[in-house]
Amino acid sequence: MLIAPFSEEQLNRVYTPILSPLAWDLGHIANFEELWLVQNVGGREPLRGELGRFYDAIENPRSTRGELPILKGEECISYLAQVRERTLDVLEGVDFDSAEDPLLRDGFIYEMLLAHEYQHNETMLQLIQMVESYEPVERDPAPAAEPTPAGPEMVAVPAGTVEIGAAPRGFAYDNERPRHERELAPFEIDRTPVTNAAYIEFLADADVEPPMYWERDGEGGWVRTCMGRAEPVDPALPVIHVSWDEADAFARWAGKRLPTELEWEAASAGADPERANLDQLGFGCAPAGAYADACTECGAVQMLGDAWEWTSSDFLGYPGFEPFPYPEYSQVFFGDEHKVLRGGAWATRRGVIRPTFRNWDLPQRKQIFAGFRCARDG
Ligand code: AVJ
Ligand code: FE
Repeated sequence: MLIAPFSEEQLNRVYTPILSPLAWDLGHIANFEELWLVQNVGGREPLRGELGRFYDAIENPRSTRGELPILKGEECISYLAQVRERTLDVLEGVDFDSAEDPLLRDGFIYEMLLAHEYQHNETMLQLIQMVESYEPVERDPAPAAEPTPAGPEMVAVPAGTVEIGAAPRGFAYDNERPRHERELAPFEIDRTPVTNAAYIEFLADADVEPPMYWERDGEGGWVRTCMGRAEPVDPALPVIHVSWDEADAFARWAGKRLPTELEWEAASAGADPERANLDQLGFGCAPAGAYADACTECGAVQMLGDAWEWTSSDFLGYPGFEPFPYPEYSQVFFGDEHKVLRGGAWATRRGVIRPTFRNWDLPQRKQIFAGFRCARDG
């Protein structure tokens, strides 16, 4: 559905070196499914022989993907269909309930492939935002109309021992495990994400770049141009498409700091993914303060959906981390280079997000659907 409006030329065009051509993402989704399910679980030979290596994300960095001899047009679409057909065939013969293999137990591999496809859908939307005159096939105006009852600027989370991470059973990525206890000092966290209005004040006061897609309107205001459509920046919406460096600078400017990912997870207890702007239908954020009827236990709103939230934390393995099922998903990215984001955005598929889900990116990147909220010691 997302790619229905595109021409063949657009599917293969390189819009930016930091994102793949859409056709690469499509083939990669199918190839990943073929590799893990058709070849690994089903024991079958690959459909296209050696072609698979061009869809390997580690071997082929994003900036090189425009030059690869990948499948084009009908060939690409039929590869997707053929892989899906074989996948369903292999799945028929798998007994997930009595499986001993951790790859199959609780349907792990099935969930992983779904999550992988969903995550690439979001990556493709990052690029779609840059495509002039893109018109979504379907759009849901409901999030924009959500009421925003007033509330305090910050809410308090008491000191205590919190359980961080995903429970041992059920689908989660390796980086969400093992679940473990942490001691947290008391802190306060913004009740809502930081708004465009607040960010505009910061821009007027500090020497920083505006969010991605923003330009001056010539009269001291700001316009935002996404998918070729220019609109005045709405002060009531959460700010989105800012880098970690900028979010961190804003927090210090405001006399606050970014929350750690542990603080973020503790503050998200009680969040409801069903009352959140997710799933790529709103094509934009709900106003800051929306979904207040579904606030978390500490009173924070919109922790899930709308905009990913930068945290102050480096992307590291939890104590006792074990790579599963492959180190290239998380482990190769551990270190102080990447910062953790939490909560998902309007562009995140609902099936991906849970309070323990950890996303990551480089601190200078702005193409992801990222905003933030601030915290301070309590
Ligand atoms: C979790 C979004 C950082 O896109 O690099 C997709 C997800 N991993 N295929 C990424 C992912 C392998 C990953 N992020
Ligand atoms: Fe991938």
